[in-house]
Amino acid sequence: MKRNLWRDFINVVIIWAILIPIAQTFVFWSIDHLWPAVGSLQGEITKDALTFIYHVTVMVFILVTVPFVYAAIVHRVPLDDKQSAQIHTHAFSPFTFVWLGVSIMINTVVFVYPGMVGLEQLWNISADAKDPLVVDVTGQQWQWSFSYPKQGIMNSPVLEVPVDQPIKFIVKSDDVMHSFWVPIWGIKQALVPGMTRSIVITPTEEVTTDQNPLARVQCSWDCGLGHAQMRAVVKVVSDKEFKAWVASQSF
Ligand SMILES: [Cu+2]
Repeated sequence: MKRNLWRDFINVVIIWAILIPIAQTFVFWSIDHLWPAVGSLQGEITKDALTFIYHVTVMVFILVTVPFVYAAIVHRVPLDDKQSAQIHTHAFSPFTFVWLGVSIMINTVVFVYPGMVGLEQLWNISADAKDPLVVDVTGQQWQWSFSYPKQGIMNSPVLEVPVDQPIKFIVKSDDVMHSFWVPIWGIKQALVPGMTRSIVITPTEEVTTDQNPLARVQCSWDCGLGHAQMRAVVKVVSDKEFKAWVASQSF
């Protein structure tokens, strides 16, 4: 019995060695061709994290499914076998320990990177942002409004911001939970009723909702009937255009 299991184990390792590089090639291809563009500094960090987790997840998927499928095919009970299948309760210890070791290693690695490393990168950008542009974001069922206290702009339905500058969004909800999300920026912040929370985002690409629908504010917390329509137009413009817009807004 033991000898058979070793043979099976070697077969499984061979199938892993064939499938994992093929799958990882697909992962690289799909990140290059299928993933949306990222338009913020913070989004680059979340994209790096997702890229890493994507690679690990696909690898784990293959590590888990290959032994299952292999066992189901190679050790299936013939249809005409009137005896019930034997139940093997022997632990195959080398395999078990390798499995446990790999699991612990993957979890530890992901906890450190991208977990702790990514969070620290995000916090450092926020901490380094001296004197950011402040935008007050208010969400209510089911619309957004944006105020720029320093610029004297109140309740704009459009979110217009300058490119390549850190922007501090101070988010508040007037009713239930919402979530401030501009998909192209790759990061979001939940609005909790009764709490004032903030997020620093540095857009890196001049883009408008007309040019790319991912450049829009979209509520991403299921907040009731109008949730899907809870959107707002976004315009990321040059510093010059932003100043002209501010001048046109404040009379
Ligand atoms: Cu919502």
